[in-house]
Amino acid sequence: MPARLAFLAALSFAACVANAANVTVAFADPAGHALTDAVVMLEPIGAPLAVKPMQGAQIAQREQQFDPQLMVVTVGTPVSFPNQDTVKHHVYSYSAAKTFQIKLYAGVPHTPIVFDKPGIAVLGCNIHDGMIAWVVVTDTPLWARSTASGQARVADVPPGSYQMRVWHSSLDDAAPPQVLPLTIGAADVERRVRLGPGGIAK
Ligand SMILES: [Cu+2]
Repeated sequence: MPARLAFLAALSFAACVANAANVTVAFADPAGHALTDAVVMLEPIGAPLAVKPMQGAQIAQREQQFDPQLMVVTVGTPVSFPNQDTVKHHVYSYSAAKTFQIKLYAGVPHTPIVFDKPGIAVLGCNIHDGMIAWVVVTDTPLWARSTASGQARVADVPPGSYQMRVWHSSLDDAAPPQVLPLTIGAADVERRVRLGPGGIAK
């Protein structure tokens, strides 16, 4: 490519990135309290973005709990389930996003579980009823998870029309992410979303 064209291409790429907006979602429960560990996923309508599987994802079992209890992974990510307790666990999910079980085991199971469909997998243990974890499987790289302040921020979102999917574990069991429309222009965007057992609160 001639130098001048290369310069123009670089310039238009820079302009493109500069036009991208930051999207901040302030999550709250129906009473208005900040909601930690809510997840927002932005899917461009009609123009799916490629995602890469993540490496090294694992959910341990420690002191008869899953650790972490919430994990967000991209589609195709293998997750291993090392048991760090001295008791055996029997990890399972009956969710449509991923149905599997790792029968009664100690130590590290040989084969990780590949989360190959978008959606929410609710995990339990056949032996210990109190154990619960959630795997959110996203098919877009544009996602974020809310911090203790309730805020989740997705940086550098290109302009366009999106479906904004929002989810929190306080939604009814096995509820899919709730969907809201979102249009991105050049300016940063802020949204407030109240989530509870019944879905999105008005
Ligand atoms: Cu268990």
